[in-house]
This record gives sequence, C-alpha cells and structure tokens, in this order.
Amino acid sequence: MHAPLSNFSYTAFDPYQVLNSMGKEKAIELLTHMIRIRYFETFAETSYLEGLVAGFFHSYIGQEAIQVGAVGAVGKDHGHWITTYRCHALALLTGCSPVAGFAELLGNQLGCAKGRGGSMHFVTERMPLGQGIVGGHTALGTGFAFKSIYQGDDFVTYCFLGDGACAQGVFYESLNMATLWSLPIVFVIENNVWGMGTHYKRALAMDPIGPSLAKTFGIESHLLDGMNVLDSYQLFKEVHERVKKTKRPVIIEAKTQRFKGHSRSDTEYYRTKEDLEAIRSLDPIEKFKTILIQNNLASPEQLKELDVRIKNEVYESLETAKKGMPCDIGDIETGVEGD
Ligand SMILES: Cc1ncc(C[n+]2csc(CCOP(=O)(O)OP(=O)(O)O)c2C)c(N)n1
Ligand SMILES: [Mg+2]
Repeated sequence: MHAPLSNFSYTAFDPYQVLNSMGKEKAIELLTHMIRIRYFETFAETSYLEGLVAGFFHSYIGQEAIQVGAVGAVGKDHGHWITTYRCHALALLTGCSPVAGFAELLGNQLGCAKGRGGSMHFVTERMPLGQGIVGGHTALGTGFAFKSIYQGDDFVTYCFLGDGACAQGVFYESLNMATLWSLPIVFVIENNVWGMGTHYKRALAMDPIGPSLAKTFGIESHLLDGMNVLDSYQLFKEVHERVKKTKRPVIIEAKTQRFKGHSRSDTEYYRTKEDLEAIRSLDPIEKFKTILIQNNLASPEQLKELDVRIKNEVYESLETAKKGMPCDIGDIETGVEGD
C-alpha cells in the first residue's frame, strides 16, 4: 500500500479553527473548485477515450486539495503560478474557464492556447504554459521570482513539481540560485509516489524529499498532507505572508496520490487493485465533505445538490467547447511576440 506515510511529521492545523477563520463561503468555494476539477478531468478523459483529444493526457484527480488550497489561500492575482504537463487544474484555478479548457483539449480556437497547446500546455495570464520538460520549469519559476525582485512587485512565485523532477540537476541549481539571491518562491513538490512507473524511493536518495533539500540550503520547509484541503489552505496562507516579508524560498512537500495512471496510456502494472482501493479511500473531496457536515456548514442534501449543479455546468461547458472552430494553421503566429 502506498498511502501517504504516517511516520513523518506534517504541518497540520485544527480543522475547526481553520474553518472558523475562513468562513462558510470560502469553504464552499474550495469544495466547488475541487468538484469542478474532478468533473473536468472526468469528462475530459471520456472525450480522450472517444478519440476527440490528441496527444497525451495527464489527470489531476486525487491531487485536487493541493492546488485548490494554494490558489484559494493566496488568490490567483498574488502569485505567478508555474506547473508541469499535469496542468489542467492550475489553469482552471488561475483564469481558464472550463469551456476554454475543453476547447484546448479538442484543439479548437476557443481554447486557452487557441487550441495550439493541447493537454500539456494550458496557459492563463497567471500561468505561463504547462511545462513538459521534467524539472526544467523550476528554472523558469526561479526566473519569475527574480523578476519580482528586479521589478519590485509583491508577487510570490509558486512552482509545482513532481517527485520525479527532484532527481533533476536543474532543481538543485534553481534552489541554489533562489536561496543565494533571496528570491520569493515556494517550490511545491507534489509527491504522488510515482514518476511514471518508478517509485520515488527508487529514484531519490533522500526521504522526506523537501525537508532534506531544505536542510542543505538552510531554508524553511513543510510536509503537507496533500489530501487535506484545510491543511493546504492554511499552510499556503501562512507561508505566503512570510515569503512576502522574508523574500526567501520555501519548500513544501505535499504527500498525495494520483487516482489515475501517469497518463491515459499507462497500464499501471506497478499498482494492485487493493492499492488503488486504499488510495481512493483517501479521497480529498469526500474527506472535506465529511468535515463540512460534521461542522454543520452543509447538509448531505445540500452537498449533493452542489455536486449535481457543478457536474451539469461542466458537462454544458464541454458541449459548448465542441461547437468551436478547429485550430487554424494560418493563426499559428498570433500571440507570439518578439523583438
Ligand atoms: C527531462 C525529461 N525527462 C524525462 C521525461 C519523460 N517523463 C515525462 S513525465 C515523467 C515522470 C515525472 O514524474 P513526476 O515528476 O513525479 O511527476 P508526476 O507525473 O508524478 O506528476 C517522465 C520521466 C521528460 N518529460 N522530461
Ligand atoms: Mg510523481
């Protein structure tokens, strides 16, 4: 069983206190985002299986609590948001509508990248393109954080990367530069246990990854239960305020699980049916719904209603996206700027 490990010391919070300070509206907003991402990925995968989506397809299902907590706490307009090819959720959270997301997958002009990027290259004003080179984008994130210092803005850069990316030299160089130059960046390692079919313990000489690296560079780090949206929200809120003042990098390692294969073409021979069942029992959405009910913030009926409403909205978005015109080859240079 590869569930999040319990023998590490997580940065955790009292759920009652977190809910109390965020209020009911914010709590429902976080749940709404998680459910929207879940249905987006679900319908997108169906479209992929129907042959409507070209290229690769990497689902974020299972990991929702991390980016929903982060963007929910920080606010999309207070950060630069950098991530990998597993980029649909962060795009939806930073300004891409479900219609523009589906259209991008379908390769049509309504897409967030005008249908020219596809699944791995969603883009928003706050998120400069999903990145396909494992680890390479940590240098890009470092550049964005440097820009904040150079231009004197108040942004913090959030750079999400996988456990697999932590074995890449460029991440070490990025950490070194970010620490040396005191850059306002939070590296968020989404440790979903696997880099394709390779267990992180077979690829990395350190565990926990984030705290070990942080010790080397003398910077702050946290282990986060990435299946708990309240912990995620509160941690990002506190870290954001600190980094704005200190301008020092921070590493957050979020222990999580992807419920789906690495990509749609993954045969998943490395996980058993029992592993998957155990992983699904950690569902961050179900966990959060239970907490909301226990704290009298919503009834089961209200949550069911919310679920159905979002499901219908997302389905309608897919239908709207399907009506878009195919990507136009004559449009290939639009939006590409240079001197
Ligand atoms: C530099 C580089 N090497 C190898 C690959 C092939 N590749 C694509 S995804 C992946 C695994 C990455 O795993 P991880 O960083 O844990 O992210 P996850 O897919 O789990 O989110 C690999 C090796 C690549 N895209 N780039
Ligand atoms: Mg991984």
